[in-house]
Amino acid sequence: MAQQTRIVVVISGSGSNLQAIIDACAEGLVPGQIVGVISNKGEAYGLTRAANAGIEGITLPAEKGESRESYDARLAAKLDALNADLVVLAGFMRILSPALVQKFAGKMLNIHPSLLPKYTGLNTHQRALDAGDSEHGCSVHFVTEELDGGPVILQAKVPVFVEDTIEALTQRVHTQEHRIYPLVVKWFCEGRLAMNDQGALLDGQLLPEQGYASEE
Ligand code: NHR
Ligand code: GAR
Repeated sequence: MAQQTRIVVVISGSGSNLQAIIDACAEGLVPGQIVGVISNKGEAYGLTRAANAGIEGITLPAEKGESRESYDARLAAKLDALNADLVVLAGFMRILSPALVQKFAGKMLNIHPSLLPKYTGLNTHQRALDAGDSEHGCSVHFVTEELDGGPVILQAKVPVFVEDTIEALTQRVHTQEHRIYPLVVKWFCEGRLAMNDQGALLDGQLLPEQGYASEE
């Protein structure tokens, strides 16, 4: 059997995307294993999910007044110690410095809760509602120095209803996140995904600028 991809998931919170990837690995859908979960927040529920799945959990809080570079060097050391082949950001709430992003270029993924390039940054669901958008969604992309600006691999769209609430819309997007993130991780572990200076490639083919649109 081919070597299993060593996946490290980096979180700050509830870890529902982590759970979706844990489940996909457990079902044998992904030729990879999650070898560690790193959280910058000690109280993150995702650490409990890791423990429940028998996965090593590491709490790595930033120290008071610590520089981004210093924190990221400590994070890189943990990723190296775990021998990570793939770094999966799943609700990680810290911006990463260029040095760390470059070190894992083409091996670091993020899921962002918007149809990129729309709504980079935070509070995306509220911004989509406030703008009166009729559709919203989520995007999986390679992480580059440009915040939420790396090449998009896969997106899923959801409708926005006229009387939508932020809770309902957030939940609708989450459901799609839990479908598309494990799928992209699977592609990566199968050796089908790459990034070059043109963008993201699946099976050697350049993906469209906004990634592939996932169909139900
Ligand atoms: N780092 C780089 N270099 N590039 C990306 O594309 C990144 C990244 C780090 C995280 C996730 C991202 C998201 O999907 C992500 C993508 C945090 C912030 C943020 O403003 C923005 C985007 C994302 C994650 N963080 C604040 C900071 O100063 C802290 C906010 C807080 O703690 O509440 O780090 O949305
Ligand atoms: C997800 O919706 C993810 O798209 C978003 O945070 C949530 C984490 O949920 N990511 C960001 O906003 C990154 N800034 P989870 O912890 O349950 O997977």
